[in-house]
Amino acid sequence: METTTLKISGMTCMGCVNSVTRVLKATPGVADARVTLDPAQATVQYDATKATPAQLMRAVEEAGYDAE
Ligand SMILES: [Cu+2]
Repeated sequence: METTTLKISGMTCMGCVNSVTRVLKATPGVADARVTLDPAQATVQYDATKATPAQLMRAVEEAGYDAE
C-alpha cells in the first residue's frame, strides 16, 4: 500500500472536503482518503497496482477541484 499527499485547490467548505473524499474513495484501488481544508490537502492510501497518483489527481479534477 502506498500513501501520497495531494495539494487540493478550490475547496471552500466542508461540503467540498466531503466531495473530494467521496471521489477519492470511489476511485478503484483507494483504501482510504483523509481530506482537510486547512491545509487543503488529501492524504490517500492506495494500492499502487490498481491506482496511480495521476488517476487520483484526475478524479479530484473531474469533481471540479485542482490537485497537484
Ligand atoms: Cu464547499
